[in-house]
Amino acid sequence: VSLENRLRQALQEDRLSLHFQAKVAAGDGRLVGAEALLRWQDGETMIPPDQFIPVAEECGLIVPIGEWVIARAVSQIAEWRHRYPQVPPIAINLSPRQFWRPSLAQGMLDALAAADLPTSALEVEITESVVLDPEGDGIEQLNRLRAAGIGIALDDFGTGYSSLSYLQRLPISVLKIDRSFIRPLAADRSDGDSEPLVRAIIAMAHSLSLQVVAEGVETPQQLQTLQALNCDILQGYLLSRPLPPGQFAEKFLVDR
Ligand code: G
Ligand code: G
Ligand code: MN
Ligand code: NA
Repeated sequence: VSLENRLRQALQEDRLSLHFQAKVAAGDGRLVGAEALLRWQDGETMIPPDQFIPVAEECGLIVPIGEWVIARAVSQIAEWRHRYPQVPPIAINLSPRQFWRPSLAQGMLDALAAADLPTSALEVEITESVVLDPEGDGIEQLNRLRAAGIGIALDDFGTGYSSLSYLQRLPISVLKIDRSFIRPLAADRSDGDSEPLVRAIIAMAHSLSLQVVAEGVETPQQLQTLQALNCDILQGYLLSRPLPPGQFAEKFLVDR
């Protein structure tokens, strides 16, 4: 059976789940957000998203899967907000192909309204490939979301085809520095120190009034360097791995 068919079946049988990875303030370590990340439990094995997301994007299954992610995230946020006094914005990842559906943005706003949630409860993470996709009206729909109050983060910044012009063309509020720039930070590495680049990216983002998230923070040395460079928000295994909802709440959310 192909991966595609197994994935279709997993979606039908509700075997996908969301894990949540904390984003913390670089200054004082408080929780300022979380990223929802898809997980597929296939019997005994957990199939990682970098194996099935590309397949789902290729065959179009990412559209119903993306709808499921939106619904699951919204109901999880509603449940948490009912129980905990302070729940930060929760981010979901959106693939370019999801923007082929002109109702993506309105569907998200409707889902939030139906759950009685403010738009500030949700964020989205996109890559610059949304701009490059000729099939979708990505920028228009992102403008809609942004105007409605949904935060938009540009993911994996510095890799792929990301160009500085997208920082102006996309209605983003947050820039996430790709972890390939964080890994060489504060380490003796033959492939060179990325500190000058990270410093410049942070300064540029701040001059555009964007918040900066460092992805893939794994060591205390990286954390210290990022603090010294005025990075706003940290995400990575040093702070927390992505966790199932129950564990995330236990670790990061405080009961009423
Ligand atoms: O969670 P990490 O576990 O391995 O995720 C790998 C990749 O899969 C990342 O690039 C991430 O953006 C992507 N990804 C994870 N969850 C989702 C999702 O719900 N939707 C989309 N479109 N991509 C996701
Ligand atoms: O492309 P995106 O940024 O959405 O991908 C997030 C991916 O990064 C997920 O697969 C998540 O599991 C992974 N990730 C999160 N923190 C770390 C980290 O500290 N180190 C590494 N290597 N991967 C991480
Ligand atoms: Mn992401
Ligand atoms: Na990323």
